[in-house]
Amino acid sequence: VVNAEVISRGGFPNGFTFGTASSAYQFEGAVNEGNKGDSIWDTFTRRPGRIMDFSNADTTVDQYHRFKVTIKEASYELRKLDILSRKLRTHLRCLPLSGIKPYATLYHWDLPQALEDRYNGWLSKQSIEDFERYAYTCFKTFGDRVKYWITFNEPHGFSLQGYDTGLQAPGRCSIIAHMFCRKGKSSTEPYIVAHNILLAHGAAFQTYQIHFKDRQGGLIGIALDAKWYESFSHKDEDTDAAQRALDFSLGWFLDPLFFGKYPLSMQTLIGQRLPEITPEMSQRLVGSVDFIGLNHYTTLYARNDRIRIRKLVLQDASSDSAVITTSSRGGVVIGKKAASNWLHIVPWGIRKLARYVKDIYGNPPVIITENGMDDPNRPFMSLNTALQDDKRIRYHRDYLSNLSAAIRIDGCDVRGYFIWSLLDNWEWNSGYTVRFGLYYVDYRNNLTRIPKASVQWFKDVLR
Ligand code: GBH
Repeated sequence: VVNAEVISRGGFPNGFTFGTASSAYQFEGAVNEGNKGDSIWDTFTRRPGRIMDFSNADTTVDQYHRFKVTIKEASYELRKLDILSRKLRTHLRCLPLSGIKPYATLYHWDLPQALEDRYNGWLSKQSIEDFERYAYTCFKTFGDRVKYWITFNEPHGFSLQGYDTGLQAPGRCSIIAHMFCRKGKSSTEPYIVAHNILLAHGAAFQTYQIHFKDRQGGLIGIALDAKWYESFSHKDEDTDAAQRALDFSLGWFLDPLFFGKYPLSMQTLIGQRLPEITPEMSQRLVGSVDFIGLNHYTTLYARNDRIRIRKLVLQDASSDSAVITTSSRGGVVIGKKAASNWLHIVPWGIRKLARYVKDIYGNPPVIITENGMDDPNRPFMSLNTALQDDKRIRYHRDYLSNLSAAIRIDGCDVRGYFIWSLLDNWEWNSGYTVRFGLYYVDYRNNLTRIPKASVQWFKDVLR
């Protein structure tokens, strides 16, 4: 564990990129403007009981109309615009002028509802071809200005939440009897979706190599939600469980991309329900990333689920790994909680994660595409209190010092670090109840952006 009091740019290699991350649906609003059709999140949000504060993203922080001002204000390399949307063309015209280098994500969860209606979206093989064509169009149109492309954001997360737990769009699930779920098959659909996503990623990568790589010289990656899983005990069954937890999250995508097959533990526990990676697919997938994006926020303990490991219960993707995760051990919590229940502050986890990726996958280039924490949005909290976000400063300072150690001491090839997020914004199921931003957004006063203490801190680090 490393805890530097002061962290500076000097703790990172030359050329290391700092930025912030955001996503179109959480930032833009203007859901009915600019010829935009409904996305699956527009549909999902309108269904009752889905969003904690009954809010929607129809306006959110109105970035669709205000992005020019934001770009002017944030004149540092403070940002990653992972926005691929109606206004991207204009966004991108502004960015080079401001010295900002865009990292663009092609898919951050807002699938056109039309494709969901027509062929069940990612459940259909048709989505692979359509994604490839979409990626081709983006490369062709924006590739002169965008040199870093991320195909998918958190496919592990949305495969499970969208098709098993039903917490995210399109909200299909069956085994867990959520009141408002549409009928789905949570023992198979997450695996089919993830399979199609992998193939769509591979297809987009190929298209780039064939048509654009020579001329544009960009790099292609994928952003994976990557918790670190620490074994609950020294018992073999628990260390095995921690490994399975990693297999069923990171390995689910990285093993196919590096080794051409799903992790053995997944094959064994999922059996026939896991789609087959044929030799041709495997050939296409292996090596189809230039860098790995890791969205890393937190760490959990993992222990063996003795009942599920013996397959004594119903099949369901969220529990196929037969792992119980917990945030405390012997009454001691793994790290202080942020506002969200899932987000415990565990700075050493990022170092172990980076080290793991280095050891297992042969030290590929890694970019921390998201890292951050949230404060509660309390209506009666004074503005001054809300702006004094020392907890966020400590969070980033401690995660960055561990990341720096991973690079300098462990030799991990980490090339960038993006804070989630530039502004407070619409946090999916949690609506506006939490605040992830470096900038405070005053939701009751014309969505005014006000820098929190962490903005000055980040500027100082970058200087
Ligand atoms: C990322 O998700 C997303 O890429 C980004 O859009 C999001 O705003 C940000 O991080 C902060 O959440 O885990 O059962 O409590 C991180 C993964 C997925 C964690 C949804 C919280 C809520 C359901 N997040 N999850 S649960």
